[in-house]
Amino acid sequence: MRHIAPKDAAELDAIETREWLDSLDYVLQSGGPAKVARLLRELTVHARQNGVKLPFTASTPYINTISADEQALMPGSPDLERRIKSLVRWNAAAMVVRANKAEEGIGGHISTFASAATLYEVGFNHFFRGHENGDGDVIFFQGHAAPGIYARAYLEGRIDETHLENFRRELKPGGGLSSYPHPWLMPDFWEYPTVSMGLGPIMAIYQARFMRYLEDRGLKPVSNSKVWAFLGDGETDEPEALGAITLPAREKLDNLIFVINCNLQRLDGPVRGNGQIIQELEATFRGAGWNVIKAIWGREWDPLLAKDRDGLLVKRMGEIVDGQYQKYAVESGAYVREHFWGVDPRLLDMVKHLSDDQLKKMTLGGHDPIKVYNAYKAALEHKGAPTVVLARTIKGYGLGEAGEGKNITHQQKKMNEEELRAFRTRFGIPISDAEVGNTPFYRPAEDSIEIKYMRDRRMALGGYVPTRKVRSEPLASVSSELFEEFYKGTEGRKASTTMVFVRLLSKMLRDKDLGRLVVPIVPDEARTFGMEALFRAVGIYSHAGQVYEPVDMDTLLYYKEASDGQILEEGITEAGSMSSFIAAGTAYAAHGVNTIPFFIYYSMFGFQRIGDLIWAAGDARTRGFLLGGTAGRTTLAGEGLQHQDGNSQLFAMAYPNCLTYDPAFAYEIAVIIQDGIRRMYVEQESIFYYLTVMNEQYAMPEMPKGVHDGILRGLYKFRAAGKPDAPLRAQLFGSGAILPEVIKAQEVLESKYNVAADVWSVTSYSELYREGHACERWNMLHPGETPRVPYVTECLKDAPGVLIAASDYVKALPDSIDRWLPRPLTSLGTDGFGRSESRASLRDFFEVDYRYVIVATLAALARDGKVEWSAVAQAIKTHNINTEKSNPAIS
Ligand SMILES: Cc1ncc(C[n+]2csc(CCOP(=O)(O)OP(=O)(O)O)c2C)c(N)n1
Ligand SMILES: [Mg+2]
Repeated sequence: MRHIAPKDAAELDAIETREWLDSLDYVLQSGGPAKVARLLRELTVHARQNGVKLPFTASTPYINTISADEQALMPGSPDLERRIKSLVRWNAAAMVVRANKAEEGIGGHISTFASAATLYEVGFNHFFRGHENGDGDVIFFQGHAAPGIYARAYLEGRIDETHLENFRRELKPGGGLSSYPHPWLMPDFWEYPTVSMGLGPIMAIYQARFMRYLEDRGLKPVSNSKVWAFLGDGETDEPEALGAITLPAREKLDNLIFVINCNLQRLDGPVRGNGQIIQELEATFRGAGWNVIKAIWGREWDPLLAKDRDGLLVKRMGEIVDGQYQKYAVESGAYVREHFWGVDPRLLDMVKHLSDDQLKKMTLGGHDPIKVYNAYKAALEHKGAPTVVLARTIKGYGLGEAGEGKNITHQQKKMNEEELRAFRTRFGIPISDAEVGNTPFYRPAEDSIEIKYMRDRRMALGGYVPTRKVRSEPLASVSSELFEEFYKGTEGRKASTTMVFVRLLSKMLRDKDLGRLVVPIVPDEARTFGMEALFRAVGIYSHAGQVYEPVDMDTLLYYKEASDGQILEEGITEAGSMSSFIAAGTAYAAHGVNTIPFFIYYSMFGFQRIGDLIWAAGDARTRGFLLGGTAGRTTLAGEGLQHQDGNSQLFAMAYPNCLTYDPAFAYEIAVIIQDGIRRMYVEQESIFYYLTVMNEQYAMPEMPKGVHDGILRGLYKFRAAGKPDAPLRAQLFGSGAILPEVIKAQEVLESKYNVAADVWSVTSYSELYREGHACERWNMLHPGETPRVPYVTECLKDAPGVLIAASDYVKALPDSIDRWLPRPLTSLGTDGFGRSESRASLRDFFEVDYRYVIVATLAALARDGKVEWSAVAQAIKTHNINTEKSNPAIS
């Protein structure tokens, strides 16, 4: 062999590289990929040990994860599937175009589904499993892709033309279709709401984990069900979308598949114009421990990649940023040849056999069924970790001039006749030129091969999806035995409502019927609420069990993790806990199991922080109990401005199917929870509950006679005035931990000021407010009929004297019932930012303690001319109230 001296270092490098590559190729051919991987690992270790600094990289080259020669053949009929997909595309676009012709501004999206059609169709024809055989998949559809899902349901014969016609016109006779996935509006169709971006992905993660929980706890047979979450690449900027992705990797949730439609665009423009979203997401997910499958390039690229011996093409693919890729999508083949391939004559040479038109038509991975099929197949087969499929697509695919790849495409709702004609021709829809301008829906005959194929595929896969159906039997009854102890009170012993709740929860967990269905959920706050005894009693759920010896093993209440543990101790994530709550509270439909979630958290971090997830819970018809712990702006001592909650009762009022209570006493909690379980799990009502519980301890009284219904309706008389015939009279309203202050005020008013007051416990302003408005509405619409009287009016109609309310929440709460009272109400509440202070100081600062109730009562009596103003001044002095203190509402 003749040795030629290398000309320079570069040539030497090239030769050296070639030799290494040749050796590697030899190992690959003789030993296979696993052997190559092992060698590379060993080489890396060896290099590191010898001081070589290797840069960290979590991403792989910008090519498909599954190479052409690893691909499986696709079953079924690709031609038929393509035709079906075209029909779905057409009807999806037509419904949006028609909706916007009929009613300007009604909205809708064409381009999201246009880019995702293949991602869904491959799923529908080959993967998504219906629930009919008992173990279906749970699918989170990307909200803006809804038109495509409706279009398919139309072809399947599940919804009719009137429905399509009434897309986004839900109030039309005959019914319409909701703009996005909303189980509240379409309870037989959509399973989970997704359109608030980021919520679908996090709900999917906790859904997958909850499915394991049901299996591990023996509540559901072990199955192969998967959770699919379809999301946009822009959506991944939402903290919720990526914020919980370490959990499924840690818990080895191979039942979870994310499909991210990487069309490189969001609403306004490119997702990462100056970067590569696919590479970024790959690194993020790989770093978190996911199996990542990239489907970037369609089949036309395979032969070119096969020729790319020196990696020139792969290098070129990896150096183009997304903004530029988007440009190629809207440009001609000649432009692509010049700008993408033209940088190197060797690259140009690779495509010299292809015409400009052929270059233009080279598809991307997310538009090529074989690539998508193989990605899903690999996801399904992957064991021990969740999978994310990163599929590259073009936004508005097929829309051509009407918006394909353009920055305006997300908002495109209209197509002119020419654009419609082009779209029709491109997808081969049998609609004539004469008709196309009317955008008719198109459905082939019932006995056509397309319809038959679609249906056959769905039947083989366990029925239609999405389908929402209640799959559980109602509970027969709730035993009152569990709750009776709480009716008796604590016989003078002090307890907080939190302690009462925890005791009730422990009893429910031990109950032979309810026990196994209860799902306690805490975001790292069990000790805050005194729940640590439950760790040992029922265990903390962990699929892995407990593979370490806990430090407190020798104590009674040790930190016990177990694969059949019952508590979901989520760590510090209210969003994650809420997603668990949704999974557990909708299992009656999704899994046919009546699990009853109790999610207890710091009340300030509930409605205020994760209100949108709670809204989604309402939409999804979630059942269960939210418990806002350490509640009350002045009851939570010490913590201060960010912790003290005087808001959540008001926020909760706006959640239509959330019943909200601010209980003060043990028996109130028992009555509300007992009736809640009855309404949700026996009567099957689509409601859920929010209760605030506090950590102030006081004696729990026995339940007075005849107050059961009042507790549930929101108001009852707790204690009547001692001297009802006294000339000075008042009605005092209190709730939660402020009720004891009101009771104390009643005593002082009677003994020191000769004012006889009745005390009312307002368990729910929200219930009173809703019922008051319901009566008013009915009366307005039924003129001349006997008017309905709001419950609160009925209760107070003969009650004498002035009306004073004190609450640990903002004054808007008591104010909300003012109009239905016989006389104006004076409201004391806790508007403003909290302070770190003692309970007594806080109540002075916010002006809600018994002294202020007394002064407010006397002031109201003075306004009515019943007492002198000097009496008010005297009371202010007696009670040491600083009249010049700043207004807490704005300080
Ligand atoms: C929480 C939230 N913020 C904003 C929106 C409004 N919005 C709807 S779609 C969209 C862009 C979506 O982009 P991407 O996730 O990439 O989806 P694509 O349509 O490209 O598939 C935005 C901002 C929303 N639906 N939810
Ligand atoms: Mg996008």
